[in-house]
Amino acid sequence: GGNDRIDALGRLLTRILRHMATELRLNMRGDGFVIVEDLLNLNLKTSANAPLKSHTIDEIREAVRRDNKQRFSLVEENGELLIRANQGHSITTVESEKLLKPIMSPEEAPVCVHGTYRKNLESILASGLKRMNRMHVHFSCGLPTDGEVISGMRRDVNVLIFLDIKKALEDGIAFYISDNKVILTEGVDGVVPVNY
Ligand code: HQG
Repeated sequence: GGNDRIDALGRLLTRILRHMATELRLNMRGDGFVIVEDLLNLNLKTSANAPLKSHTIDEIREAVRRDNKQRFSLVEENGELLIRANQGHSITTVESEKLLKPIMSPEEAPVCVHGTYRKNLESILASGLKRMNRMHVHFSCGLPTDGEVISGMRRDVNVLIFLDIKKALEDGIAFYISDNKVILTEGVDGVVPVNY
């Protein structure tokens, strides 16, 4: 149905805007924005087997609106519609300072929690939280309420790691918050050390 088509479009937008823009030679600004028309001209199909070219700007708007974690931002500039992913990038054309807002004080993030899985815990406690393939380690600014999702962690996590962001900020580690309220850091060379 129509929702399946839109959800499949949303998933493809996520992959392109976070991970594939560079290899697709899609023009992306330092703040992560690309021109929607450029995106719709890519020769790709969604998992609903719909070519991107078959989608309209209204369907892009619908995919952005329906997204349960507010993964995207849309802006209009000089008569052009631009879209970006708010966080989650692996491509390095995006710059933290342009994509995100710096967290200046711990009061801006009274709760800072990373969701993960038991199978990862031993390794995390040995070597810290690593950003893995992404630009940043991801944290949520709270816990999901009943039946809801929260941006910054997956729905099926079974381990919660609470960060002492006050101590980390004092030690000079930079933290940022995205438009959809995910807390992000590059840590120290991609790692948030265990002592935090
Ligand atoms: C784990 C989803 C072993 C880490 C979510 C995680 C988030 C380690 C995985 C966003 C480790 C990386 C990001 C270590 C970290 N040893 N495992 N030393 N350090 N890990 O996908 O945080 O739905 O890159 O705990 O909601 O899971 O895509 O990060 O399990 O917002 O919008 O390595 O992705 O959002 O996995 O998820 P990821 P993540 P979306």
